[in-house]
Amino acid sequence: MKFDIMTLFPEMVENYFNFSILKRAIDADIIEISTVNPRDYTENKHKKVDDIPYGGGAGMVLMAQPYVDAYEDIIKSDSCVTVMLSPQGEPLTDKLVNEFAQYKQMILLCGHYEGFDERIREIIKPKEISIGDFVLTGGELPALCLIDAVSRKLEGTLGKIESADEDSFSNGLLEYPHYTRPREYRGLKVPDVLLNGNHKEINEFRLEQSIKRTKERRPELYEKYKKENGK
Ligand code: 4H7
Repeated sequence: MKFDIMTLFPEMVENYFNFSILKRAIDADIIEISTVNPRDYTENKHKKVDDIPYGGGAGMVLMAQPYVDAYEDIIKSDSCVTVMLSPQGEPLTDKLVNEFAQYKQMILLCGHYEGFDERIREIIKPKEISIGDFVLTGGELPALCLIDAVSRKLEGTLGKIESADEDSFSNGLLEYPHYTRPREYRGLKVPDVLLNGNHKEINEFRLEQSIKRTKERRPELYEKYKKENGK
């Protein structure tokens, strides 16, 4: 899958992919990342990408021309989805992440300042996505979140060991608690059931812990889980 990140600050995002699992995914040709700077598509001599808002008010608005031209230059695949990260977008879910993972190309529009000239939305018609109800200074972090979440769904990105099917949300529950050595730390012991090698008992314990956590922390997820599992 090819990801094209449209950003005025490519260096903000480039290093993220040089580490850990996503680096491995790039080396294995499962994902490919490019950044595209709308500033390189400006048609004015000062390479201006923003201007003052019509109607007045504080701040600057991103101009349509550099974004539309950059977009038209990079859209290659007919299996392409374009996403604008914004506080006004549809909340990102595991279901949407799975849908995005079906495409061959994903273009991500990162905003700054007061946001985009509305005609960028009217022409490009991106899917507008939010990673949560809070405001950030730019769309780069949400774009990285989305690429990360989509990449780990692609065949071959996660090893057998890191497999995505045991994670929170694949079964609709939060993850159970994890422990590693030592068996006792500052007087806190690892639950005995995890040491006895009985995998049926261990799975039962973990499911019970997942359910308990979900009920306490995310009652609305727990209700959904109950319905979907006929309880
Ligand atoms: C598009 C339009 C996403 C993108 C406006 C992006 C939160 C999220 C941005 C804006 C984002 C999220 C620019 C409006 C900065 C506010 C101070 C970038 N913030 N911003 N202004 N929740 N910001 O996914």
